[in-house]
Amino acid sequence: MMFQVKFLLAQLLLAVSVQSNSQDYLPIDCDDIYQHDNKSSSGVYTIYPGGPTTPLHVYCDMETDGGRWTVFLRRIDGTESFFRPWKHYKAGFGNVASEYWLGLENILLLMMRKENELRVDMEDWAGAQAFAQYSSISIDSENAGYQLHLGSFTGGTAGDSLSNQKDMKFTTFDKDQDQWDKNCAQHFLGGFWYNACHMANPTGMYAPYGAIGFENVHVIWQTWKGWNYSLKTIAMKIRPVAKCSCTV
Ligand SMILES: [Ca+2]
Repeated sequence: MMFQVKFLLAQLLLAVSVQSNSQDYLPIDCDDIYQHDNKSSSGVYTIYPGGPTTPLHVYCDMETDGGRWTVFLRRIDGTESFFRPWKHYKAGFGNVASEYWLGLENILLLMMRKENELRVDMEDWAGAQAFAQYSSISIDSENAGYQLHLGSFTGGTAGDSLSNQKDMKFTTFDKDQDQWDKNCAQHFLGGFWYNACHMANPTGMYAPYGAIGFENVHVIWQTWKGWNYSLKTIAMKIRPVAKCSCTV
């Protein structure tokens, strides 16, 4: 009985100390939020990848494959335009509760802080879901064109439509850094790490199922639904790669 009382007292003290610490608690990403409280549900949270003076709102996926995902691109209903200039892709735009792009500067900060893997989740208009996962992702600074460094495709029912964008710089309709003689962003209506040009166009034009298809300009993932199918939803998300706790 005494043991139980002591145990309860210890639990109470722990709860109080966690509460009092929460004011100083500044999560870098959704992984930190989950580590702090593994009962956290998916939704909008505030993170601080750039330090205490620059809070950032973001959508956290706390469910898919164990959760802890920080979402940097989300398309769900076409309410937001993604055909935008460089300064918008740099700073970020949209509504984190629905559709948004987190911004290249924020994505850079997140990726500088930790080693991350990438997951892309998508859904078609019949409710089928698919995903693609990559072992690592990071980007360079603006001076280096926000060049994309992508690890290997590690699986997923959607297949690999992103390796084609490896080592590409970011292109918007007003800043051409792609490998094509024209401007991929201008032609395919998004902003992305275009090559010449792409097999996936997550920032492309949103179109309801059955709308007239223009090859490649829509929200496509070629290895899952081909060049003409505009997906209903797509999200790109990162989480820290688990550090090996083994000893050499
Ligand atoms: Ca070009």
